Amino acid sequence: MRTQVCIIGGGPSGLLLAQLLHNDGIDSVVLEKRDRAHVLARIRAGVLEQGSVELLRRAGVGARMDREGFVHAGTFLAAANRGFRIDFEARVGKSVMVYGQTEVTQDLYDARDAAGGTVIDRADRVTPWGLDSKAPAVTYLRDGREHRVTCDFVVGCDGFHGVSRTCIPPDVLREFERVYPFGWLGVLSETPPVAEELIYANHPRGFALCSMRNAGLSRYYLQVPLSEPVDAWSDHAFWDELKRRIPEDAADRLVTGPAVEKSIAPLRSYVAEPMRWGRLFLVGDAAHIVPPTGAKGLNLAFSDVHYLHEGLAAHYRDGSDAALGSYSDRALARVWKCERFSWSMTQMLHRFPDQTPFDQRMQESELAWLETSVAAQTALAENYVGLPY
Ligand code: FAS
Ligand code: PHB
Repeated sequence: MRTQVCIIGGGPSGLLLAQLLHNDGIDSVVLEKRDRAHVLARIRAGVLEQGSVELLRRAGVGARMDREGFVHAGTFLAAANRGFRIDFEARVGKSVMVYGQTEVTQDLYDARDAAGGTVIDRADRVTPWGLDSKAPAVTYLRDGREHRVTCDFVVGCDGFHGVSRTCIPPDVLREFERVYPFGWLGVLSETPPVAEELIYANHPRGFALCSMRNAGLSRYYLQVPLSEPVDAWSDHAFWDELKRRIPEDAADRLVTGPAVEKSIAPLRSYVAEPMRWGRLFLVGDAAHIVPPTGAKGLNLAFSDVHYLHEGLAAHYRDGSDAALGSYSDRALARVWKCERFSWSMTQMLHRFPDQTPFDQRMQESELAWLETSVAAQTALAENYVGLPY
């Protein structure tokens, strides 16, 4: 099979890149390891930055998001049983969209199908070849047969555990990592959200987050030790602990119900440099991971897609490779700023095992400063709604 761009990974970044390339008349093939049902069953991100919203609209896949998504003009932060709101519109004139990654991925799959795009699922042992040549290729197994895709470029949209990053020679790859000593226990429940907007809560017992997917579907998270298996948490235990960590008025309003999904996600900060090697480009989680405290993971994947789409479009339209040449530096400049924001939100809101009472007071005083300082709120809002591309 011959294509112009071979994309490894049929998650949101791979599908969005394929859609944007298609709109510019550039042919691609997406190779996805799992089946579509598995990809769509993963419950992940919930908040889209303004830049992501505009990119999805530009790609022609924003209609359902605009119909069913929730525009949030602010968010609540809470500590010591007190909550306060940060007004994004008042501080930076922008908002965010609450629309689940599952729905974004579904919309992207629908658009690829409608355009007759080639998205091959259950592609096993995907293996890139000749990345340092002018004629790279990718082989994969499916239904017991080996297949070969020849192409001009290979894009690794295959997430943190994918194959593409491993193709960069060890003497070229530079890795930066911080692993956090806790995880997020997430619950999806068919209950009305506890508040109109999100609540990020600092508590001496640990972090809690109240989010949502729609008026009848809520998403909640608790910071938990990584040593605890998800089965150790009954629904009742989860709701009891959540009520302890969020402000009393919210706890009194909370509508509980059976968890329709319950999982624990580890937290890490990670960046791989460079995000390009020869004809291989890394995008999204294949190149970087952020703790979800800043709601940046999916949004960073989309800004990578934006930069790479610009580079590939210029290559095929004008024969110019300048934007491809600057892709890695340009993407990493935004990645590191978002890594810092996600790390700082995690430091401010979570309880660390070696934390002292002084440390807890430092966190509470940072939140108290945020509550009363326009400058502090503007800085947080600027990062949360999304730094410019
Ligand atoms: P993805 O991991 O989404 O997609 C990669 C795709 O590549 C997958 O479909 C995978 O099956 C496929 N693949 C892997 N190896 C392959 C191979 N060898 N060959 C072919 N295909 C292969 N972000 C937020 O902003 N907010 C959140 O609340 C949030 N929660 C998260 C919870 C969890 C448990 C996880 C893991 C991540 C979470 N994230 C969150 C981050 C998440 O949303 C990612 O940033 C987002 O999925 C990135 O998209 P992709 O880069 O497309 O990678
Ligand atoms: C979610 O709704 O899943 C969500 C929202 C905001 C975050 C993390 C997760 O920071």
